[in-house]
Amino acid sequence: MFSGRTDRVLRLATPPVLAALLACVRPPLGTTCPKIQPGALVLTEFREDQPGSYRQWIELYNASDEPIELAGLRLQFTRNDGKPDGSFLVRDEALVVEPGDYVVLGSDDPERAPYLDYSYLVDWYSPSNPDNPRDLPKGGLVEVRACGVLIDRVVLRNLTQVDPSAPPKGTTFWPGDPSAADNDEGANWCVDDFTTSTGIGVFGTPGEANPPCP
Ligand SMILES: [Ca+2]
Repeated sequence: MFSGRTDRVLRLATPPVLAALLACVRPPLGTTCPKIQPGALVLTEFREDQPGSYRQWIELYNASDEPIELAGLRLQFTRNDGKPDGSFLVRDEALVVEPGDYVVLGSDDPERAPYLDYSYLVDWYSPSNPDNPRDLPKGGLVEVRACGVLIDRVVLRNLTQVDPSAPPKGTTFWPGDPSAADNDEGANWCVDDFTTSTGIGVFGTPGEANPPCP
């Protein structure tokens, strides 16, 4: 989080002059266009903002039969009214997800939260306060793109907060076999407010197969 904050300060300063310095903080991507087939990566689980200081995350599954290098992958968000709602890029050139395995993009350094594989915070700041990380959207469209090619998409339905007066609870997850063809409608996802595989009392199964719907 500290390196991300430094990076934001540098970006605000002025891009061309500090380009070399910026490169020391956030290395440019050698791979700008990962070759990923539509449907090869599948959105499987989300943890949005909730009470407390725990992490948020987006889980993806490799449904292909080849390892997938994730550098250059973009997560893109669109509001229900069609307006852009931000995006972030995977910048770790060493991040690979094996066939049949999961990868978790989250809001903290994996060294502090071992159930996360990558921190997206370097690209994800509050629009009103650049010193703070931004929360993941609770609704709208989420798209996984590689060089403009749509790999998977889901319309989030804010299932963890059925009662607007009560705080959200749990993660939303796609039950059963991960499928980019089947998972588009978030209303068909389920809420995990009963599994605690993170070991810190947070519901959900980051990096692991999802349970059936309760
Ligand atoms: Ca999972």
